Amino acid sequence: MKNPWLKTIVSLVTAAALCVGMACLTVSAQDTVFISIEDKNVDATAKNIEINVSATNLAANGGLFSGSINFVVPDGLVLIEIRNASGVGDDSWNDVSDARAVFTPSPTYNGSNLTTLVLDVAPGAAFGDVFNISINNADFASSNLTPMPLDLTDVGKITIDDADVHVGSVTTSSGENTVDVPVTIQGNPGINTAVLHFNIPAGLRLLGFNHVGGMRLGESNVTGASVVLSNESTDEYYGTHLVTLELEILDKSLIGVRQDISVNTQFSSISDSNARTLNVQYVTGGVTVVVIIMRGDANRDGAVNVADITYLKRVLVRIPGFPSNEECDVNNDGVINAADLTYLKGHITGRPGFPLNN
Ligand SMILES: [Ca+2]
Ligand SMILES: [Ca+2]
Repeated sequence: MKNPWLKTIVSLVTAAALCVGMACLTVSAQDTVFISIEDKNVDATAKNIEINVSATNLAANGGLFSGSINFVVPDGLVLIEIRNASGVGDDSWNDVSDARAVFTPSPTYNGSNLTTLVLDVAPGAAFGDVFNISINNADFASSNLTPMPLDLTDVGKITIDDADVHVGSVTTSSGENTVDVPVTIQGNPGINTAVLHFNIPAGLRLLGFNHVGGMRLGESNVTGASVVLSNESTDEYYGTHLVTLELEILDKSLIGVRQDISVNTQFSSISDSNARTLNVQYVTGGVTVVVIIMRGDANRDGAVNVADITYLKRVLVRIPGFPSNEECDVNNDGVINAADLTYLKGHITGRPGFPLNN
């Protein structure tokens, strides 16, 4: 047997026979590989949507040595990246413009994750739109270059149906008595009516709902924390700001702890101009009161002026009824003494070198 290639082929055939005799699946198995594409629900402004593509039965076919998948990406989606899973090839072989993933692993790959398609929703997508991602060609081979039987019938569906309503997370100073909390919608596919019920915590009291452009304030119940919003002029509202809650801070002792304001989903709904109820996720926000020290505001009236000099003098000579406080440490050195009075005078008279809260 002088031909080395013939010798190799004979060896391979012998090995294959042994392998079959030992119930090895490397040569004999021809299990169909199902390639599946993930489905996702997204909103109309979604960017960087990651769709996973996976496979079954690669191990039973001896592992993936090389291959490719050509995807069909519809006009409503923009393919911006193809990112292969670890072990199935260098991303530089992928071709985004042709929507082709290329797998060049070494050694063979036995997992199920293949690649991730990264997509944007194109402008103009609307609630209810469904975009199908399919496969028009694929070719998988194992290490002996045997083609694998493939099932390419799975279709990935990107459905435009989610919007998020966010109650703002607002931080306010302990010196404030009221606070405005905006309620916004992200990924708005176009809405016509919104009915919103809020859960207001005990430390806050709802004073009212404020009008914002785009949505008209309809029937509201301040005590029950509910409001109906309807579209102002055109068929549907595509903006992001729904309404603002004006709240009184009743309990300022909850320093640093967010008082959660959530939407009562049982009684809330958002619909489009065809009276279809949108799938909406509600995100809880709230109000966090923080202590803000305004150094020099010794009498804590919100302003720094000559009245604070008077107050600080009385603190320094310990006149009853004029307690010291953090604001009296005007130069922020940790002690309250005559140097603070000098510093405060320097600041109020506008001399350079006496900034507050340094
Ligand atoms: Ca003051
Ligand atoms: Ca000081």
